[in-house]
Amino acid sequence: MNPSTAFGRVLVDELVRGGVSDAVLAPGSRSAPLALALADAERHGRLRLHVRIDERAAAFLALGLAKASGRPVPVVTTSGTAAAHLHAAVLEADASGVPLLALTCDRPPELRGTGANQTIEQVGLYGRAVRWGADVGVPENGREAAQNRYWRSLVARALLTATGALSGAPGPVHLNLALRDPLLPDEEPGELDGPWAGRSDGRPWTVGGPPPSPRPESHGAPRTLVVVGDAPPALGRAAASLADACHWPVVAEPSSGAWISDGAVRGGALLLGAPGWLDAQRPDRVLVVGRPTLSRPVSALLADLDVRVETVTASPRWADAAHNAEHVSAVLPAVGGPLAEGWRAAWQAAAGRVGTAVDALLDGQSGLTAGRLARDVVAALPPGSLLVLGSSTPVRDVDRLAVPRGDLRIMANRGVAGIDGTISTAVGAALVHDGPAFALMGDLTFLHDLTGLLGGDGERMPDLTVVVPDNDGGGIFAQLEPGEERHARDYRRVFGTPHGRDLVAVAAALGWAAEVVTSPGELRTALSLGGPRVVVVRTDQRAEAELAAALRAATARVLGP
Ligand SMILES: Cc1ncc(C[n+]2csc(CCOP(=O)(O)OP(=O)(O)O)c2C)c(N)n1
Ligand SMILES: [Mg+2]
Repeated sequence: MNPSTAFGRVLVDELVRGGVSDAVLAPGSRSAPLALALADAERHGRLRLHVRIDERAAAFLALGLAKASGRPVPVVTTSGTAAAHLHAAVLEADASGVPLLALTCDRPPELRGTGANQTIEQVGLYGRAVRWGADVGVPENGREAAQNRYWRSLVARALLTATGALSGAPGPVHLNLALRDPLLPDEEPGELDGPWAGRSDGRPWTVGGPPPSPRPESHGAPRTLVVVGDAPPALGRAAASLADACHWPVVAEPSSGAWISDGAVRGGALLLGAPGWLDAQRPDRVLVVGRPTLSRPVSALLADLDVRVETVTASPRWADAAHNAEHVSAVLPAVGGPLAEGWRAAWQAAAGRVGTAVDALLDGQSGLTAGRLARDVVAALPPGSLLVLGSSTPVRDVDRLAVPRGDLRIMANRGVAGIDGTISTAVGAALVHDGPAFALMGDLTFLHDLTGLLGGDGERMPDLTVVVPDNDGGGIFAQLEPGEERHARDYRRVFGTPHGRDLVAVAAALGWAAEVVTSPGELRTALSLGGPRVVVVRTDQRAEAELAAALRAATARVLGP
């Protein structure tokens, strides 16, 4: 199947699975893959197709069908002014909360803005009148399975958004569908199987709404793992209570609010990164709360098609970057169902073994490394402290190395994970926090927001201690692909980005008490002095990359057969 044909067929198949019973089409050539897929679906009795010459009439017909049935109804157009004719019906669907799906076919990006025939700016055409709009990537050869997940997840999301399953506010959705020649099929349509298969039993890719209560299963309880990413604090805490009531293990990012759980395991990302162990302890179900953003092993688990992934986010957010969620919801499931006895204990025992190995590695290094710093800062803070974590390695080191504590307030700007504005965020949070405040951020993150150290004339600066592991640049890249030997020639210049500045002098020039510490003992003392203060620890990018590799090896060793 050529890519455009596959795209049209998968889209229509998933629309039907998601509850679409009527579709409206206005003719054109760019929309040929969808038009033919719709005609085929009609031939097989899977939906009713309505064809209208005028897109405006087509759109209002779809509006009427959707309004009277309560079901989402797609209207498909070709590119150009055809798409503009849907606007009036989209406005009406917005104001009256009707699940109308505007599917506008488009030229691929290389033809836009070039004078190509029948081409207008279609992305964002309906402005704020739609609940959600996406400019869908062009179908390509060679990425069949990944595109299948993307397209099916996309359609499921469009339907759930249009029907207000997460938000409670139904309304129109716009998918702009770029298509490249050839637009017509090379062969008769066959089954959508192999890389093009949908979920088994004709189910939709993703179902939405309140989660089903867990029900007893004949083979025992599903082994459920709770993964809590960055989340509003109340949601993270509620996830922790649910996990504790159900005896589920918890892999919680530091800023999740779920470190209070009894089941919060230390070094969850390390455990999930140990393939042999995970094969034996693979969960049947992962309940994902909030947005996990920190580790590749967690992302890999969420992309595993053999694991049932259910997400819970703050409405109306969508959090399924792996295009794998089977259920999405804005509320947590109710407590219930049988307990998978021994399941949480197995995770805790493994985490205990990994923790011992981690401590041996960290304590075996002389001086204060970045990894040790992350672990020790978390351990040293007085109860009730605020801790703000900068993006890049510091937040990841805390995630994989620190012992979770439920008595700290931990914050991180994980929304978009920038290294910008972190000092200012910490100062703002510290000003309203009742108790001592600390921040841990890399040297580039620190330099990025130096003016955040300056207060207004006569203003009090808060009790904030900013701890900076200074590895003279962006050390995270040494732990990722750019750090590989084959990129060594340009590493320092374009990734490592050394600045060579003395951060103590820089902080002092801006009026902050500042010092370098070199030992765990000096660190403890510095943390007890109170702020405003900057504490600098000199670290080394290469050593950090080597430690990260050593941690993975040690984890595999202690969890191995
Ligand atoms: C505003 C912004 N610009 C660029 C990036 C890309 N980026 C991610 S990590 C990083 C390096 C950060 O260096 P540092 O704060 O010293 O932490 P380290 O990697 O050394 O732990 C950069 C530039 C980003 N996340 N945000
Ligand atoms: Mg750095």
